[in-house]
Amino acid sequence: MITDPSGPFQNCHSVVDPQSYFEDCQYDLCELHLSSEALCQNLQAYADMCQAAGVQLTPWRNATFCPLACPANSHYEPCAAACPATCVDPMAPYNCSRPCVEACVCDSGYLLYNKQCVPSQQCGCWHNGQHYPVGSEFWTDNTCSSKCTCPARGGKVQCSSASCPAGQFCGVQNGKPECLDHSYGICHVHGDPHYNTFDKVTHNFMGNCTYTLAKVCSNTSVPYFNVEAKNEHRGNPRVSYVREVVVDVYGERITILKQERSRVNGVFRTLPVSAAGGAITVSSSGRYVVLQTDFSLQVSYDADHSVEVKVPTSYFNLTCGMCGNFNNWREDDYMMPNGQQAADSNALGESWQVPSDDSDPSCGVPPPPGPCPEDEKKLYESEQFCGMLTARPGFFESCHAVINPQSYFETCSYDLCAMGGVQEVLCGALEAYADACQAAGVTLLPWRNATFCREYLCRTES
Ligand SMILES: [Ca+2]
Repeated sequence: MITDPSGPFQNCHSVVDPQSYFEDCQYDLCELHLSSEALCQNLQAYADMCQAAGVQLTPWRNATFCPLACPANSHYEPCAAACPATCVDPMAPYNCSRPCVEACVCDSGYLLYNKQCVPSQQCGCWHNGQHYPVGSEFWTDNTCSSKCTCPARGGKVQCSSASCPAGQFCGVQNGKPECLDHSYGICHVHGDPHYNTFDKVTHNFMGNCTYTLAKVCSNTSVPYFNVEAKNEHRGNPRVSYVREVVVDVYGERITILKQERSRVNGVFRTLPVSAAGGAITVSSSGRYVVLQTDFSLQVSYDADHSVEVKVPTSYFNLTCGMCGNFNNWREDDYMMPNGQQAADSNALGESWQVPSDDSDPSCGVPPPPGPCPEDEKKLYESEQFCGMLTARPGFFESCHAVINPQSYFETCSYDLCAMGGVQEVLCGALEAYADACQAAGVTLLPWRNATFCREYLCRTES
C-alpha cells in the first residue's frame, strides 16, 4: 500500500520517499506475525510524514481497515484542520496556516472543550482556569460570598457579593462551593443508657455521672455548643437513666430538668423559656422538652430517659463526645478527648465524664451486667417483649424501611435482662423506637392500649 503507484499514498511518493517506510513496515510485520496493529501504525507513520510535508492524501482508513476510534460526538477525517474548533476559539480552523492532519473532528454543532466535544451552546466563560457554561451561576470562593455569572459565550464573568439564602449553608460538593440545604445528624440516648451516635454506632454504657454527649471540638466559625447529660440510678444500681440535660450555648448554661421548668444560668424558670435575645428557646412539645437555637441545634429530652441531639450538617466532622465526631464514618466513633480511640464503650464513657461541681458520692461506673441466660434472652426476644419491634406484621412494621429496628431490639433485650423483665423498661424501649420513627415522619399504628404501656405515658404527661 505504501509504495503502490496507484494507492492512497501515490501523491506523496515524490515528496517523501516511501522505501524506508515500506521496509520498516515489512520488518515489523515479519517480527510481529502480520499484526494488523503494526500495519496500521506503519501506514500512519508514513501518512503523518506526508501530511506534515503538505501532501493531500486520499482516505486510506475505513470502518474495518485501521479504523480510528473517535470519542463521543466526533468522527474521523483524513484531512482535518490542524487547529480544531474549540469553545475558546471556535474560528480557529479558518485562521489555521498549518497543513491538514488526519484526526477526530467534533460533529457539527459541537466544539472541543477539555479534550471532549461538547454542544456549542454549552461553551461559556473562563475564570481562573475554570470553564463555566453560558447562563451558569457559580461561587468563586469557599465562603459563598461572591456570586458570578457567565453572560455570553467567551464573555467575562460578572460577580457581585451575595450569600446563601436562609436555611442553607455554604458547603463543598463535587469540589465546588455551593449553597446546600441543611440536613441533620441525630444522636439518640435512651434506656439505661444507650448512646446511638451521629454515625450510627451504639454504645452501652451504664455510668451514672455527668457525660459529654456532643460539643464542638474544632476551631471553626460555626457557633460553639456543649451538651451534657447527668445520669442517675433508679432502683437497680447496675443501670442508670438520664436525670438532667445541660446545654452551653451563646455563653448561657441551660439545664433541662425532669419537671416542666428549666434552669438558665442557675435560675429556675417556667417553660417556655427564651434566652440570648431569643436565639435560644426551650419549650414543651408532646412528651419532650425541646431546646432550639437559631443555628438549628436541637436538644430534646423527654424528662425521663430519652435525649436526642440534632445537629445541622454544618457541624460535619467538628463534634466530639459520646455522640461521636459526625463524619459519616463508624469506625472512629470511640474517640476520647485526647483524640485516641477507646478500647470499648466503658472506657469511652469514662473518658467523657465531666468533673462535677456538686459533690456526687454515688457517681461511678457499675460493672457491665453479665451475659443473659439463654432462656431469659429467648423470652425477651419473643413477640410478647422486644420482638414486637421487629415483628412482621407488627405495630412498628411501617417504620422498618426508615429506621432499622435492630439496634433498638438489641438494647431492649439487653435492658430487660439487666432489669429482670420489668414492663416499664419494655415500654421505655418501645417508646424510644416509636419516638425515633415519629421524628422521621413515620405514622405508627397505635401500639399502646389501656393495659399496655398506657400508665407510663400518663405519668409523664400529667
Ligand atoms: Ca465517626
